[in-house]
Amino acid sequence: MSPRHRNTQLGFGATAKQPGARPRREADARHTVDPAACELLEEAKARGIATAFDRFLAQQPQCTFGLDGLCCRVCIQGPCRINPKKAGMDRGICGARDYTIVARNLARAIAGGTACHSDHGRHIALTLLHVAQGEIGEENYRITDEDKLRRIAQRIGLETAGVPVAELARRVALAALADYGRYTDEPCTWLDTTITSGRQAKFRHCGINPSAIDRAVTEIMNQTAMGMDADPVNIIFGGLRTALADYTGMHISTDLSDVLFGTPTPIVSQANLGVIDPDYVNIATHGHNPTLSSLVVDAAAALAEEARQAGAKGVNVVGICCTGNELLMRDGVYLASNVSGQELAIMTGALDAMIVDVQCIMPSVRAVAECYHTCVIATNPLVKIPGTYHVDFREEKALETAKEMVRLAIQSYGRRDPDKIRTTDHRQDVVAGWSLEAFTDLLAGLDRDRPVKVLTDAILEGEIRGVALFAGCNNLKVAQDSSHLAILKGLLANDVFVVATGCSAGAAAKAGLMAPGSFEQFGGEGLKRFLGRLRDAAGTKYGLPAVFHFGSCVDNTRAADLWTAMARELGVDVPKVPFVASAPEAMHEKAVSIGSWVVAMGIPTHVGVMPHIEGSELVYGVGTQVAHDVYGGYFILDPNPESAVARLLDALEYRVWKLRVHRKAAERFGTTLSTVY
Ligand code: NFS
Ligand code: SF4
Repeated sequence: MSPRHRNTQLGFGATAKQPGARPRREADARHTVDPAACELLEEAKARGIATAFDRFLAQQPQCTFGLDGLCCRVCIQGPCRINPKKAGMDRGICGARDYTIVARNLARAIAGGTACHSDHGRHIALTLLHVAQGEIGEENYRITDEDKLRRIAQRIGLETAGVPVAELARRVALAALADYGRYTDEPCTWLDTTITSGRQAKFRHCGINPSAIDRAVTEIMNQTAMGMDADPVNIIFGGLRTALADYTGMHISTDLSDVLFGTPTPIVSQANLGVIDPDYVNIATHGHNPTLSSLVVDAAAALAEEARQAGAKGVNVVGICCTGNELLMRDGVYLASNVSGQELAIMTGALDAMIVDVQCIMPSVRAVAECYHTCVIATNPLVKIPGTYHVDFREEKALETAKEMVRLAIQSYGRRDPDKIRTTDHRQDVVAGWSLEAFTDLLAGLDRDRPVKVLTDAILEGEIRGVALFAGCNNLKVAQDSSHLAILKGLLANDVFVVATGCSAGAAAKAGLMAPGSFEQFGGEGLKRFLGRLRDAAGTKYGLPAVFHFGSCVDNTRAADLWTAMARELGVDVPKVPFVASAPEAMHEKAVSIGSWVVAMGIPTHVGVMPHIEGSELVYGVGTQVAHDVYGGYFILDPNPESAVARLLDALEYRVWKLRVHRKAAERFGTTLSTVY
């Protein structure tokens, strides 16, 4: 462990920046620890096809001004690359100091992530609105989970009794859309109605309640422009307001996707590139938004006969990234890979089409596809990739368009080059579909009235040590999946109950950590006892996994709902709940915005790749230390998986210890629970 990342006993408080220390990892020559990806990278080498793994190496060494967050390009007098330690170079042309530049860059990354998630949520809300108003035919979309719709309506304070379902859906959709454009100062509904009263008070007190998502993004772009805010703390507060807007948009996405496509329930499927089966017409759906991909699944089923006529056994839809997670958890669609494996799926030579919607789509998929028969189809007006097909996807003729794309895949199947087929056998069984509702049902097997108490009791009694959320991407600074898996296995062996989303869930799934019954293999004694009790009580048809798949990245809000439920059950605010988060291989701006709201919600949050904030001791200190005092959450920035495990366990232990002490004191003196964290 480098001195920079020394830990205090409390699990927080990284030491101040040591000049000259650079704990970043060297480029990991292993590239990936995924056995399927290894095989396909060999294939790439043999064929002379460049992948992101090669281009990452070609980029080395990366610019240290950029890595430190000290390069400012906010105005076109710049770029100003500053060095806080060098006289004359210690500020930008306008006089902006290290802390201003680093904080601005960070806040703008949060704005980028928020824009992605919230636009996704807006899209879903508009789809629901159009369904409710009868503008989209039943064959395309319908309200699948009326119960959830009613629960959401009640939560946000709408009258539900006697209101017909379509009208209720219309009102819920309009309430969601109001969170985008409210012009008064009340907080966003989806934020305010899903958090603890303690968090409500905290956000009000700090003045970081967003009143509207679009406004938060606009404001932070204004606040961080040339000649605007120079106070790093004020900029960070603005960044957190934006991050809470991100949370709002994500929660809207999750809630309304459940209404339209169904709330996930446990489902068994498979993961890794071996799910691409050369006997079938293979279509990968890649991106994030389930509105498109769920229709591709329907269209594939409808056109199976056409595929058979073309000589295939049928149509096999597989998923990549979060669209893959959405389809896996609702329809049991195979998950082919996470973000770093997208090019490799094409290199199997048996992928007939890749249909992409939004986000995390590397433009290079087109270049790789050029060496193969794969037809890449872009579908969103905001995502056009030169040289690919562009199909204009509209909700009102969604099924028709999806069929058109499946037919393109069937035609493409006929153009396969048998010499280039290089599929792999690596695939793992997965049990996915753990919405919070499904997980609560599982807990209810042991306590029907207070299911969440089953979890909190197991922690207080020491059977398990707490809960960890694994989230975030692959980042090629780390061998693909290596950090996810090392930290996951470390926590499981130490009896931490683990849920995962996004590409972290993909890593766990591909490595067999979500296989039915896998908790017996990876869990410590306490975790095995806990999950064994749950399995026996629920009498589930499937075995329980070691890591629970909580969905796509927007579904991190399902995990947030879990810690909120635990806080309510324990009678405390979130900063006292034994819950930690980790993004071992964070990459996207979306990961920056998620990490920021997770910290503001009160959760210790590990990030395994250094964010671009090392250029300012002040900003670094705010994220790793001051944040704890204000919000109870803080960043643990540590690229070393072993020390990350130790620090996450420390953080859990500290919370459990404090919870026990405060409970004992309250019992002894007959007082209410201390609110100190
Ligand atoms: Ni999340 Fe999901 Fe993956 Fe990262 Fe990209 S797919 S939205 S951003 S890379 S986890
Ligand atoms: Fe340079 Fe200031 Fe312009 Fe940034 S805003 S590029 S520091 S002059």
